[in-house]
Amino acid sequence: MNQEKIFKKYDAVIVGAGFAGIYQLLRLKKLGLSVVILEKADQVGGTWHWNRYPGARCDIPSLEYSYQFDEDLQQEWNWSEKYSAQPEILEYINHVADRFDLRNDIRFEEEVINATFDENKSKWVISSSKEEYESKFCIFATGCLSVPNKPDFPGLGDFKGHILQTSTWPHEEQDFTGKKVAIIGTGSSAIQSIPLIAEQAEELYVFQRTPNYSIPSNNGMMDKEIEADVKSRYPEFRKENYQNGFGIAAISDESTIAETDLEEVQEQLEINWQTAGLGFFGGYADVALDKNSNNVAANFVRNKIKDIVKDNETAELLAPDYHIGGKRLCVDSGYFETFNKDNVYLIDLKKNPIKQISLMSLEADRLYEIDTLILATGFDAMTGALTSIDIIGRDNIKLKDQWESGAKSYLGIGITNFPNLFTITGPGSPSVLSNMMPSIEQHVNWITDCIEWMIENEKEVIESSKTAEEDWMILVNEIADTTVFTDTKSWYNGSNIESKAKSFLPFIGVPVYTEILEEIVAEDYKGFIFDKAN
Ligand code: N01
Repeated sequence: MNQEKIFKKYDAVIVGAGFAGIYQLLRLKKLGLSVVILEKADQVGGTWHWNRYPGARCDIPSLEYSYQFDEDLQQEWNWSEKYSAQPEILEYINHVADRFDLRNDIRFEEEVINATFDENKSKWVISSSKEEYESKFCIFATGCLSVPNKPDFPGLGDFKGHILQTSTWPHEEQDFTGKKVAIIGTGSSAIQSIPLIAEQAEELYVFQRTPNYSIPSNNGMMDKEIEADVKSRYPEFRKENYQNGFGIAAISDESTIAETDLEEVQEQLEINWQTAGLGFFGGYADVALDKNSNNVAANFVRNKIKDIVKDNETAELLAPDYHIGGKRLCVDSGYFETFNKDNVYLIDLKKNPIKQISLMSLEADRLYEIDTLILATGFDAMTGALTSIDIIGRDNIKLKDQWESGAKSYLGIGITNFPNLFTITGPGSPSVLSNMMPSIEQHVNWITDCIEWMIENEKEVIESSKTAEEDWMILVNEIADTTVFTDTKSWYNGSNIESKAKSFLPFIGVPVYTEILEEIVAEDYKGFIFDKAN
């Protein structure tokens, strides 16, 4: 008997219940659409659910790393620290889910496996680990840093000790007391966790392939005066996010190193080092643009590392030799100081790559007997969450194949051949080179307004044109080429994963991007093609 498949039918299916997904759910519900979120985890939170390693914390000031869509919400919520720790951020997103009654529209522990555009019906058919769905719109709120990178180190599978990965850290507290611990990787996750692990471990071996620039967070309890000031002018404060190149109000500065007296520059860099965190990079407008100016700021940090770290050889190894900001800048609490501890060792993987991992050991320059191995090896960034799902568009085209030689998207929102599919903070948008919270809200607002416009104007299908998409990616790269971001190997350009296409994906410049988004709306969604449903 020819049995019809039973689908759960919605106007929109959203994938992912992080900050992006739950705000998108709220907006589309308010528009009167039937909506559901499919979420792999057993709770909301996205990246803040998975990344629970010791020291996990946001390096954007709490007052800026929060939703702005509801004035009461932003007035009521009080952050306890200048930079919020992961548990508090998770508490906040849970609070938002409850306050806006969103949980009933989220299906937890349902991983999306496949999403196929049915051209006959102009509908998406989405298969999760549990159900099949049919939906007009499919919105990916899957995050930029959500698929862990687990390199295939020789013998990794043979290791019989305890293996941890920062991006999938267990819920239970991990006690490293008396343990010999190895950590591979020295990006943000390692830089945040190493000082805390070193406090407990008997020995901590840090395996570094590339050193990173890191600025002290000087975190502390929330300054009540600053909080009161910001709360008294929150809408105006939030607007500043969109006026800053990186979407962070706290780091606006127009002056340049090139045009400032060098002594004055050194004094200002010292102030920025002590107070600005990530703002150290944006503290002078030309650090991202001018190689010489960048070198002044980079040298300042290199010298700081050499001042802090007592052992000269270790200090040399920890001092990066590429442009500051070329890899995502880190913000730490006592990272470099940790290398002055007697139980902490730095091993240079560039000189001595990992040869073999065995039952209870790791071999590089020598054999290290270890109990615990921590992978802080990052993510298949920006595209991994999309290419790891079987997304099939028009003419049976797989997104994974379409992006084989590099991801392309129009505005980081729409993809040619994938009608009625939207990505929130997708490749080609400021996303990871901006404050994610205002960028997420910007995209959710834009997508919701677009869907509302389609309803009002009786448009059924939207798809970005191939020309618009190609021109957009040319612009993304032209802008990137005027900066210092493109000549460093980083996850911004796929270089952290050997098999991945190398292309620079974030759009640099929040104000320009914001202007373009507005222009496109004013011109009836220029660059998108609208069609009737079949
Ligand atoms: O990952 P990473 P992360 N052999 O990719 C090394 C955000 N975040 O999880 O540089 C040996 O930065 C790799 O070496 P290399 C933030 O945007 C935010 O730390 O490729 N080593 C690198 O050292 C951040 O940038 C916060 O040579 C290998 C490390 O592993 C992003 O997430 C906190 C290797 C990976 O570093 C990613 O950070 C934490 C191999 N085969 C994270 N493969 C906040 O504060 C990789 N490595 C908000």
